[in-house]
Amino acid sequence: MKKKISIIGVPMDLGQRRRGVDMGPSAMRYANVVERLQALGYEVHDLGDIEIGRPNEFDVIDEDNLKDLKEVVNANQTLAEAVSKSVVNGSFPLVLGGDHSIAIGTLAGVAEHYKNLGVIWYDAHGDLNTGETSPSGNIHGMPLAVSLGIGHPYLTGLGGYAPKIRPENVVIIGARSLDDGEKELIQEKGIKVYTMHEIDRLGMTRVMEEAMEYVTKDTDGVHLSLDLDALDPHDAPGVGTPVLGGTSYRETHLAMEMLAEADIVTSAEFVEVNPILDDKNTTATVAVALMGSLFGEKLL
Ligand code: HAR
Ligand code: MN
Ligand code: MN
Ligand code: MN
Repeated sequence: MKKKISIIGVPMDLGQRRRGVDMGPSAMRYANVVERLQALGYEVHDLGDIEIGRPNEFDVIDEDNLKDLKEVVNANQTLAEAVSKSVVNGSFPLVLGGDHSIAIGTLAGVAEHYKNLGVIWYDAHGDLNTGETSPSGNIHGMPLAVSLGIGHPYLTGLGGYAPKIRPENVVIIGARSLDDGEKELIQEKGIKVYTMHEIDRLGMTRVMEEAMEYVTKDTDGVHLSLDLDALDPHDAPGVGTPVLGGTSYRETHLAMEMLAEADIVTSAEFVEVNPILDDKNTTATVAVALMGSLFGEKLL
């Protein structure tokens, strides 16, 4: 793993309807993300927050079942440029959300520099909806589809190229809430998914061994997109769309520790931390502890 880390905050809350997730980056800074990574020997640059435009009253038309499309596109464009710059500078981009719609910009910025980027999507959800299949119109339920080139052209065309990633380089881990349209897309594209059933059955060790082998086959980098709602709500209560029966705190640490040991991750984002819905900043604290493990913190 690289020795330089660029932290980019994205106070985005327009990809879903519950306010407060815009405070995620602040909550993770409050939980000492910078100090924690510095203590591991990294040169950490906190680049501050991406500006998010606010929708005005004349702007509320939800075109094609895509809520706040314009603002989400604009913020992701800015994010993509910041992420791309940090890759060019030889720095590891670590993006702090914000809702998961920001993965559209992160991947647009990262994938520019990789011919065949692997992606680990650690999430209770598939985030494989489009305006046509989404039950909510919330763009945070769409970023994986968008990055595969499926969805509204304003979203898929971000950064001036599409698709960002290929279905055979993606693995979803922790899924337990998939909409019908998402299930169809998974079948159609043959996307590799470890649902909670496989995690229960095989254990996290085997799941991660297989997943890591899968995303490193013929790829030149690996992006980790970690949605805190992958964890069980008992361990990470501060998320907008909690789903019972998730991965535990320790299982998720183990996953991060295995990634650190394999030294395969080239960019990462931690999203959906909502301190308003949280219990004493638990979820931001968990997120930062997981980053510690991802970047090589050891128990002994
Ligand atoms: N699948 C549902 C939708 O599209 C819920 C999406 C949920 N949320 C996230 N994404 N946090 O992982 O609306
Ligand atoms: Mn998600
Ligand atoms: Mn989710
Ligand atoms: Mn592959």
